[in-house]
Amino acid sequence: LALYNVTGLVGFHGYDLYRFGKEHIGPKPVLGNEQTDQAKAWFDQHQQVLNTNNDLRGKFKGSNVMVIQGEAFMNFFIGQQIGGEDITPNFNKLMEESMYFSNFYHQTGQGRTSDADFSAHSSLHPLPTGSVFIRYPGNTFDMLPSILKNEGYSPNVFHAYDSSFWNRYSMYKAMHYDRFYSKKDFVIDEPLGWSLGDKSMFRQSLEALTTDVKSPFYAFMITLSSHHPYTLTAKENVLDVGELKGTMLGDYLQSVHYVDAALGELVEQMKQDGLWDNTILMFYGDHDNSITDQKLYEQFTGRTMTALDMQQIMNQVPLLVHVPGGSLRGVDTQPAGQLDLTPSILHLLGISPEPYHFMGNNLFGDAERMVVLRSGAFTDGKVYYIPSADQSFENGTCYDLASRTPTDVQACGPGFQEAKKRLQISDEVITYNLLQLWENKEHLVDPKSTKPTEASTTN
Ligand code: GP9
Ligand code: MN
Repeated sequence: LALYNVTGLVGFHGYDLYRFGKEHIGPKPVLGNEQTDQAKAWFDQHQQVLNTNNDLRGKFKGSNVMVIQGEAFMNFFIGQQIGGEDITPNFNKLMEESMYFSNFYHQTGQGRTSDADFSAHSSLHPLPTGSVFIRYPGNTFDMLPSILKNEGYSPNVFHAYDSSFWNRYSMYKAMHYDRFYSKKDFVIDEPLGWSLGDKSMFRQSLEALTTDVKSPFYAFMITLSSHHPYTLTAKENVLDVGELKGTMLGDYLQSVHYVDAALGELVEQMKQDGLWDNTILMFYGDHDNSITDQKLYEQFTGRTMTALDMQQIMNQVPLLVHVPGGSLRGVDTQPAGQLDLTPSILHLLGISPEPYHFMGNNLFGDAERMVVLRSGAFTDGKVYYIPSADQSFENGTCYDLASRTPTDVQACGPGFQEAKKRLQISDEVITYNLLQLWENKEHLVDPKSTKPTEASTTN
């Protein structure tokens, strides 16, 4: 984040491209057999967590799937009011007939929007530096659009911005999307912020979905109107933020209020288009808003913030899941995160996770959940570990979540080891292209392997 702010977008992407050159010239790096086998064993073991048989498994087989990734859409304002007015009236309404995950984390690093996209679709962690989209677009990953395409779905992605940004154009090809609707595919009839307003973006995306795209579809939409620095045109600033007026947090709340209104219009339009009752809809935020001034959050909540409060505010984003018929409802307070999206969607659709390598949780399974952030922070619902700047275990803080106060750091010891292991294995999979290695091996062992070959992309 720091690097990104200093160099600006172009500088940051430019640095990744420079590194791409260095990483992809010369002999390919190889990981030792022992480490490779350890990584493979971890994924095999993790299948037990993912592979649960219960009533929800396959309950929505064949449904369309629409996933919306909300720009800088955080959790702290969900269901809150300012000056007596609801900040997210449409989200609140939708919550009544949906499952809301109130303890859901973004797991992004420097690759920001692209990291959220990567983790949600691959169930792997993003890298400690840079963006996977830019550094390793040609490697093999088990990604949701490819998996669904193999199941007869048409995967499409909608984002009204330049197609080359975050190297999406190349990465989305590798993910086997049928089509990427980027800025040039939209009529800019509602200029707002960086590009097209989300209201129009949703409206035009639905138009494409109902006319161009065959069912069942997978639609991934990335919003943009609530992007930093959050200065929408006056017409859209309809939320009165009182004493926060003129602060960046005030501007931010106005922009997410607009996105909430866009979400409300999308749902209405889906009902009119006959999509509401045959589509699983998920909405989650990509990352925080880069506003780190604790005083502003204290002003907003009227409470003093602890380090744990701030950590959760900056890392929690909402996840909302609406299924056809609205039969899945309530609030899930157990930890969850972006890596959990793909295994959870496959569960609802009744697609086996078995051929794939996922690191996240199955949110509709029965296993206890652990969520690891890219920083090395983690939670299992009982403790929350915040790492220290020097990364040494003892210098980090282990919070007991029942009392929300620091406890003996040793209470976070086993979790710390597991978190470290997961991040390391994920990094190895990405940088050594392990999924391609394993795929090739499987083909050597069993040429009639049921593993779909289309999920692979070679470089
Ligand atoms: C632009 C958008 C912004 O296409 O995804 O990316 P971010 O700056 O949030 O990473
Ligand atoms: Mn973003």
